Amino acid sequence: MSTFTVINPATAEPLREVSRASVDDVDAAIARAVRAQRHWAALAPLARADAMRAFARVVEAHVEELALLEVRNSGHPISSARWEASHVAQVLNYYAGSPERLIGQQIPVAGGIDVTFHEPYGVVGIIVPWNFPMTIAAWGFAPALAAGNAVVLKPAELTPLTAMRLGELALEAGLPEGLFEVVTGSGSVVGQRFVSHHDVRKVVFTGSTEVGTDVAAGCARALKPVTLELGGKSANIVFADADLERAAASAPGAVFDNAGQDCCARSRILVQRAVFDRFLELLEPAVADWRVGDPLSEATQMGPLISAAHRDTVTPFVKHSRVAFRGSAPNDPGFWFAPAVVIPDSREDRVVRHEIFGPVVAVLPFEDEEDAIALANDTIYGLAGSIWTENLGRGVRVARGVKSGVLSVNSHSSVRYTTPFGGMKASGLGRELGPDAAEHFTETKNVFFAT
Ligand code: TAP
Repeated sequence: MSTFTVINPATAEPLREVSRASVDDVDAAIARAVRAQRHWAALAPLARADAMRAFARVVEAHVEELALLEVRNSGHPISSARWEASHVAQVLNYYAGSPERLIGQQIPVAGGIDVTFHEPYGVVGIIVPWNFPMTIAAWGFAPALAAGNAVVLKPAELTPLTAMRLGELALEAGLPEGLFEVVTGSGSVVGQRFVSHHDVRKVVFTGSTEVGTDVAAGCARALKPVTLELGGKSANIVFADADLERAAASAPGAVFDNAGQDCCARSRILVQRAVFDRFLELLEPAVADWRVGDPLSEATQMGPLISAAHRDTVTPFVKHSRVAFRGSAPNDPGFWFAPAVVIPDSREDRVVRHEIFGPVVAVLPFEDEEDAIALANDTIYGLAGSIWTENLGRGVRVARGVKSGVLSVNSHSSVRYTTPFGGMKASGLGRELGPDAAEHFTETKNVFFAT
């Protein structure tokens, strides 16, 4: 059997050999999922809910183990990794409430009774990137299972370890064999097979806009629905009337969290011209204080980039830009990169337009409200964004004017499992999380009973 090597990005050392699935292996996993799904969907809603709560309890009992695994595989700081593992359990618990709430309609019609049912798709394929391996997987598999589907999950080759462990924990928790299949291997084999295989009836893809576009085209050819969570170039808009100290103190976390490898990274800071210089003065010490280093240390705020190849794609954005100041990074083996704040020469610079997916932020001035909205929207993406102002009306107007799926005023919060999450424009199609997510994993069936 073919294998690939998983690397610890903080040390550049190999961690483990993992098997690389062939098309036959993927087909076998899908066949097991098909068999398991029939029984799962036939269970009483409360029985499905109980099984999901049992899975959540087992994940909760393994938070520390999962977090340490993520630290080693993804380089996430231990405090973030613990949050991520706990989040998986919370998402499972939240959607454990769904099986009993997938309520259809009774519609008044002539000559009988008309009823709608929320039917599961069957098998759902979930393709996950390397930046948040556990949480993004859970956003797909928890509501999918709740709605009565089986799941085949493909983690990224760079970061398969926590997904593999979650697969084992699902069995330990008593989920039927085959219901939650984790298939490791490349996107071009495993991911593509999810797209083309007739028995995978829905695909959830999170990753780059480029690959997501291909996946969507394949799903269109196979006539199956797809949810896409793609790239971003989100704006952090700071008005002159904002609490500048708070805005500047929080700005590094909004873009350098997970070393900027975050689809919601506020990688463009737009500052009203009247306070541009003052904001930079406040930002500099905040960036200097941003703690980059050993992900196992409780104090660390940022670990390494995911790979040497990825560091090679991030480096030119700093090399070819006017750098205002930088934070620090260890000079050790591992894929370290010091955070950088750059002042672009124009709104057309590559550093302003491209999703860098690293700890690099461009700071640009704007004139007034209208200009701020126009500049924030001057991107193909539309995922997230922040607005800093003490004027409530302005906060509302700008939040309504910016074409992004997830915005926050006087905060950088993007993700709560209780609220919908997803992007506009090239940032995606469909929404995850929130009260309706389980319904998105069902098809409406209409049945008419003649009386
Ligand atoms: P991609 O290269 O697009 O990979 C994402 C996943 O797709 C991986 O599991 C990959 O597998 C697989 N894949 C690759 N080629 C495929 C193909 N032809 N068919 C099917 N699957 C394929 O993205 P990435 O570099 O891992 O992640 C970074 C990107 O994800 C960024 O653009 C980021 O903004 C985006 N992202 C978006 C969100 C949301 S919620 N909007 C969240 C996180 C990340 P292998 O890599 O194993 O081959």
